[in-house]
Amino acid sequence: VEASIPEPQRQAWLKHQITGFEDKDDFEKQVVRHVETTLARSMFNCDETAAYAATSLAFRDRLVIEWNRTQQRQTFADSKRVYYLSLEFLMGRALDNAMLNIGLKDVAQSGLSDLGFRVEDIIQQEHDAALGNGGLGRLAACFLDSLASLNYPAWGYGLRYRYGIFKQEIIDGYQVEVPDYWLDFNPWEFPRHDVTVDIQFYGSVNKTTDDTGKITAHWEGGDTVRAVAYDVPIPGFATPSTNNLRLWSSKAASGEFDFQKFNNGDYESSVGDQQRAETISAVLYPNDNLDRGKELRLKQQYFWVAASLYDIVRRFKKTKRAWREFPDQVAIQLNDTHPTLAIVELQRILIDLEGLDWDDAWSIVQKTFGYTNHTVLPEALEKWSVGLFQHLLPRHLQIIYDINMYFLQFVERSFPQDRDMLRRVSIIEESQPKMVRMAYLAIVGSHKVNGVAELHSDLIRTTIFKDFVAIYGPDKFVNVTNGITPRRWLHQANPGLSDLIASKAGGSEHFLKDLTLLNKIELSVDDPAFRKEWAAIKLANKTRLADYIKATTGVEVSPKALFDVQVKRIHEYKRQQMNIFGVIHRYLTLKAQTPAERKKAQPRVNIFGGKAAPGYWMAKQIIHLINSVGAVVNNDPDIGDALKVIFLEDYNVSKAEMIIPASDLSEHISTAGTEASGTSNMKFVLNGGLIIGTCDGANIEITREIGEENIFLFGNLAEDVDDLRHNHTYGGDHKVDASLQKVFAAIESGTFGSAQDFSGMITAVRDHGDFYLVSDDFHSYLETQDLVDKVYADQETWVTKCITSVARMGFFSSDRCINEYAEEIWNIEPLKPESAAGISKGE
Ligand code: GLG
Repeated sequence: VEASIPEPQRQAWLKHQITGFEDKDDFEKQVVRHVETTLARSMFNCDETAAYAATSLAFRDRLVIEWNRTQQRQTFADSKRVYYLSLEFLMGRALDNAMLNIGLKDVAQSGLSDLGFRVEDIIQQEHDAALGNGGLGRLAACFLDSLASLNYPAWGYGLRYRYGIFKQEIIDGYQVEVPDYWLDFNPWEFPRHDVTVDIQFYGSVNKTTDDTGKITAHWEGGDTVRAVAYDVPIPGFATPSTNNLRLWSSKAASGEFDFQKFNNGDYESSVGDQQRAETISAVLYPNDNLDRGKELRLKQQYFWVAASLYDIVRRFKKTKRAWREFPDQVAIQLNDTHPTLAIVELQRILIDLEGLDWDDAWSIVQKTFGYTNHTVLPEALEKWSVGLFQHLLPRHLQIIYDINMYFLQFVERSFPQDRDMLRRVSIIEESQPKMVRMAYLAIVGSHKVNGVAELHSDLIRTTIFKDFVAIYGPDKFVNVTNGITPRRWLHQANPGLSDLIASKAGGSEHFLKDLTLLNKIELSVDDPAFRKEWAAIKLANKTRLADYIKATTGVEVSPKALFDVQVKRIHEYKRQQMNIFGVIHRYLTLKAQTPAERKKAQPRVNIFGGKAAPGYWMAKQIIHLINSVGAVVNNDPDIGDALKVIFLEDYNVSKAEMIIPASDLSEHISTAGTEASGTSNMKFVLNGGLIIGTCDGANIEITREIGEENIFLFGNLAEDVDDLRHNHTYGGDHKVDASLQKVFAAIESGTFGSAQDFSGMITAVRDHGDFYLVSDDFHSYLETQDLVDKVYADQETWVTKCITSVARMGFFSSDRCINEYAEEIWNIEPLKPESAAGISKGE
């Protein structure tokens, strides 16, 4: 590769090695230069928006230099790369992250202060990159941070949605969705108008036979849409490695518009073609853990997968290696089933376009892919109708049929005569209409399938994918417990705590790269000075949130109260309804008390946040009830500071960074067996808050790590859920707990506004089988909340629990998680900058 660089360019590259700013003076010069030239504004009227833009551009310059070097290094080293395919990357803000990962935030801070700005205000100017719904999308973002920080040669591939997840407004207690147009000014992306791929849809398949009798399929006709690459640099922490996130944007393949139509006077329809093409990458589907089966969504999936694979294959072909070496050079991870078509597309490229035999091709495909499952909820498991496939991707449907045929033949050899097994595991579900089961296709086309926490991985092995374990053996199914990046979720979100920990754990560059060093702080658990600082940091974080609550909702809350937080997507399985029923119970209890008794109660602020999918009626009802309860409780003079109920509008990544460090207690209370992992549970504990939770997802491993004396667990176990549900329906005596009855009575008597508005939530529990076991767990939930009050009253004990828990959270770094993927699934090694330094200097 090196030899192919023309000599004059090589010389210029060596002679003019450009560098970014290094010190404050340099930084200021760069900012002023960007304001005056790039932004074409005068430094005399530089507002915070312009200061944000120029600061970002100054940091971007530095990033881009390292990014180019990293790409060169990877090309020269020619080692295996991993490609992370995800329909969602919930990145949040980039500037603060870039400053901290590069390690020059202090320089920016004093430079900006010289120019008359506060760095915190400048950071706040940035719009979140909100290209995801919840945990799955944020996990992808944490993984990118770890991949770069650990120097893995890795790319992310996704879609460049013009509209990210909608913005949530609360109007009269109801959620209202507002479009999130975030691309007005985005200094963090580079359009690559020269990196395009034309993607085909619809059309038909013709088969030809050559002299040797070999049949080749040709996918012809149909529509073409152009994919344009937009690249986003991903900085590693305390390493020059800077990886690439490539997002595809759609546009019409024929340029501006169809000139033929234009010349025929059909201007409108030529513009229409353009708009139809752009629609593909226009908007993120706002559903979390729900598959709606819309044609446009399948189009998004194929568009993104086909463009990404074209790119990956093009990069591989440059190395001139034999096809069988493809899996030694390329690992592709499927984030959920959304990119499963990549399996079919690679098989198509290999057999239709590259002329490989089916078996050779298929063996390459299986070695290349790994599939991560994120949920066992049936409504989230993707299925597409055969008819839709036939129409949109006719050649892919044929290949899926062939994959299925060979797979079923293979199954039949091990399970002769087991017709029911064949029916159960078939990639094609024999329903009306017939459906393609994407998870099954993903399993069959991958060499490893992983769940995201131990319980979840056990559940997929014993329930939804049980037959596949019997077919392939247990080794194909592995667990990789999720993790979070401590750079964003401690260092960036909670600088006070991060510094305090760093002072005991060998400095930030060390413990933020090896989170197990957190255990060093356990030695200081009894050190009064350390404890005092610890408590002061928590109080400062709570005060900051209290100020924000006052500014956004008008409600005054005391930072001394216990902050009890549940922030996540609103979903019945996550049971925000149980939380708010518990809050109502607390309110009724307080109301029944004398003023003297009330004075003794532990003051609480119950904070909620989260979006409901626009079409999820029950979730919207839950939001409405929370807001209605808040309106009553917060204005009840009997109650005062004893209880406040807050709904924070538009929960997103940047708000999480403020809310999480301010929590005393956070709620992770899903029905056992429904939350695959959860990742905010990890963030809350890492930031010195305790958890009330069920034995579900990663709560179980958090308990194992921090000790059961440091977590408030309650509720039924996953193994008992089926029987309990069965009892609700067929037991005939489904009894609702007496305290829950009182809560229902209060709602139904109109205490929180029109009872009718909330009848769905009540009947779901009382009359419709209580699928999420709210009534079964309610009693133990209330008892455990009482225990929380008691423990909190003893602040010394509480602080000890918090410090001990943080000390034991090292396991939950996404670095640990990524290293496990690298070793067990990808078979890939880091590429350290030092080892390749000679090459990048051109020596
Ligand atoms: C899923 C699950 C979460 C999980 C996350 C990341 O619901 O439990 O933590 O992925 O694996 N759809 C999701 O957010």
